Amino acid sequence: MRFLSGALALAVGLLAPSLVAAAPSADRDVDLEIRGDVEARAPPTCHSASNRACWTTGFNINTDYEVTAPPPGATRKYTLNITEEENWTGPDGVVKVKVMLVNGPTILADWGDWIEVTVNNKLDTNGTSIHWHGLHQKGTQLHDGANGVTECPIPPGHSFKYRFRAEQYGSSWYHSHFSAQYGNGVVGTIQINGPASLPYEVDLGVFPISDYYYKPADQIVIDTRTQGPPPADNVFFNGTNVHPTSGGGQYSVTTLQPGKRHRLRIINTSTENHFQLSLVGHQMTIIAADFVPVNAMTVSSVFLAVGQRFDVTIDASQTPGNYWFNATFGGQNFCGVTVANNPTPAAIFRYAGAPATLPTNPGVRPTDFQCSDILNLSPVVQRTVPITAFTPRPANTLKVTLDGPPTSPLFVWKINGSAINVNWEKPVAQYVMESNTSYPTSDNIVHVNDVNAWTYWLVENDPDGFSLPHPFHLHGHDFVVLGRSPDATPASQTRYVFNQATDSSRLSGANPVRRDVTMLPAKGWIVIAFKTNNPGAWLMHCHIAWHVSHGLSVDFLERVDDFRASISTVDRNAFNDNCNAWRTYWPTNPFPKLDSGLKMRALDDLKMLA
Ligand SMILES: *[C@@H]1O[C@H](CO)[C@@H](O)[C@H](O)[C@H]1NC(C)=O
Ligand SMILES: *[C@@H]1O[C@H](CO)[C@@H](O)[C@H](O)[C@H]1NC(C)=O
Ligand SMILES: *[C@@H]1O[C@H](CO)[C@@H](O)[C@H](O)[C@H]1NC(C)=O
Ligand SMILES: *[C@@H]1O[C@H](CO)[C@@H](O)[C@H](O)[C@H]1NC(C)=O
Ligand SMILES: *[C@@H]1O[C@H](CO)[C@@H](O)[C@H](O)[C@H]1NC(C)=O
Ligand SMILES: *[C@@H]1O[C@H](CO)[C@@H](O)[C@H](O)[C@H]1NC(C)=O
Ligand SMILES: *[C@@H]1O[C@H](CO)[C@@H](O)[C@H](O)[C@H]1NC(C)=O
Ligand SMILES: *[C@@H]1O[C@H](CO)[C@@H](O)[C@H](O)[C@H]1NC(C)=O
Ligand SMILES: [Cu+2]
Repeated sequence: MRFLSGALALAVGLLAPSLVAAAPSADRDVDLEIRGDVEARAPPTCHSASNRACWTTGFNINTDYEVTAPPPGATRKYTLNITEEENWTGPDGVVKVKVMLVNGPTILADWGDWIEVTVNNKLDTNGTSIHWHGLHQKGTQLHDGANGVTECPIPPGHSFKYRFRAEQYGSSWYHSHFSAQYGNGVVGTIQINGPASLPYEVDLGVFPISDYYYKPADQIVIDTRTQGPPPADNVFFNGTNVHPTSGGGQYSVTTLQPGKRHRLRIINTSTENHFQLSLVGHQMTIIAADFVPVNAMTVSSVFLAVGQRFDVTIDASQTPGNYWFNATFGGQNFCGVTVANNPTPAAIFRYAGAPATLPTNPGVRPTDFQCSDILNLSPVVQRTVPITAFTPRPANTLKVTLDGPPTSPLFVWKINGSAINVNWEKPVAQYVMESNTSYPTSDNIVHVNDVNAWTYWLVENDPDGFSLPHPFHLHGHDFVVLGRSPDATPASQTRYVFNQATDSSRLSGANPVRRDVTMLPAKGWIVIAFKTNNPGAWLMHCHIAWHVSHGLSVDFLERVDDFRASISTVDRNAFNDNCNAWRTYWPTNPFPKLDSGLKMRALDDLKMLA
């Protein structure tokens, strides 16, 4: 009940994790001795600028990381303090009424390490839970940070220790999963070092890109119940940008070493907006999509949906100087919105030694803006998926629909006819541990019981109502994207309904792209599959903050008996302690009207998340 679902609202942090990166170092509370600098550890035996494919004896780019990982080195320990501030001056000089921040260090680890993060909730009234986006959490399901599913929210004044292993490697981010809280700034980045599919000389590290709103996310969640999303106020690259009219703030500047090849870890931490990214005068070579290394593919621009990551290499082979790194929007293409006052958000890439001036070449706007991600990437560690095993049936079809005016007073996103509304006081994991199968309908549970088998899902956008593209994110797995409806601009609202006879030819099981976020086209479909090798309760939701806030999620309950059996006593006790604290706290929450007032009652009737 209540806006529990808000929890789901996972809204992707509006505030760029970069804000976090921009925090003064004195604010960071990191166990330096253990964290160290990744480079400070004993270097792996064979990993070098000219041979990035090798990692250490027996482990390289071809190793199946879903099966094995190098033995853990030091446990990487971090403390995240989550705080709330009023009248906070942002990087572009604009004062925000309300922000929620994390003293956000980038979480650094080497492939195979254990990561231990103590989260201290120092917020005034909100609970919190932190999700480690893309990490599979094998055997550590209760550390996934999805409140209402794998834990109760951490109440104010309390702490929770997350502990999980870096069985995958690459670039990612963490964010609050409590309502749209990440939109208030509770986001940070993750870098797990491991092998790569292309040699490079310089690792530039993480490069978060995010839309940025001056209004509190909690207010936008309320606004978007009855109206479309507002334009973003700015776009931040690595935590900063200029304010286009006031002149406040500073461009993000990334330094390139002339003649060298660089690795850049692009991470989309937006709440709403998708962009096409390009670096004037340069190409980019994709070497990883989300946590999945791919064979190098060179492109002139990349499309990045909310929550997605692309690791790219950039050769600094042009005339030394300054170059714009542009984020191009779909404009009125229903692919994200627009940026108020800042139609051409950009960062600067500057060759070392070049003068500190603005770039002069405006470049050419990418023309291939489709609002869909690249499908023809080829993962290094291959999977072959038998597509003949897929037949669309009601039990594997997830239909996305939108209720709204005039038939419904509020916007509500549903999957298979139901909007998710998780219960913060009684998460799904509690039902599992108590062997209680009376799950509430509003938990939107989809049972998956086959063992180590490919399960196939047809996700369909409503072909008849108004339809938007949605970046679908799955917890606990990478999915393979077997195919999708033909490309069309979202604005065209071209209608595609999956037809097995004619559309089977659009599916391919021969090492398809594999990742944890993909775009569902407007009025179209995708067919995805994942292997049931990770018992747990895994959300699959739209990563647009406002959409998951308003219901757009299911919860795959995978192999419930194996899930129950694999929960350790330590994890069970930590779960119970935190839930007891939350259940004591919640009735004292100072926002009672939100859950007992008429409006909220109406929301409950609509099974809407707040
Ligand atoms: C985080 O909170 C802990 C516990 O309250 C405190 O000891 C520590 O100094 C804080 N760290 C930062 C960076 O504020
Ligand atoms: C924030 O600014 C508002 C309006 O100027 C003011 O009423 C309020 O007291 C300020 N809050 C804090 C914590 O300074
Ligand atoms: C979270 O805190 C914000 C800011 O104080 C508030 O607007 C919102 O109602 C709170 N949400 C809950 C569920 O307490
Ligand atoms: C991002 O900003 C941080 C802090 O300002 C800086 O150290 C880092 O080099 C920047 N990263 C990139 C890729 O520009
Ligand atoms: C991030 O994702 C959002 C939502 O999918 C999207 O609108 C935005 O363009 C993406 N940003 C980038 C830099 O790709
Ligand atoms: C890139 O951004 C700069 C600065 O806003 C702008 O002048 C230029 O036209 C943009 N170029 C493209 C291709 O969008
Ligand atoms: C969708 O709902 C129908 C009707 O209740 C049910 O038969 C089907 O199994 C559901 N699909 C999923 C994927 O849960
Ligand atoms: C099972 O869960 C339902 C719904 O929360 C609850 O009413 C019921 O008491 C639970 N059963 C047991 C045996 O705990
Ligand atoms: Cu969506």
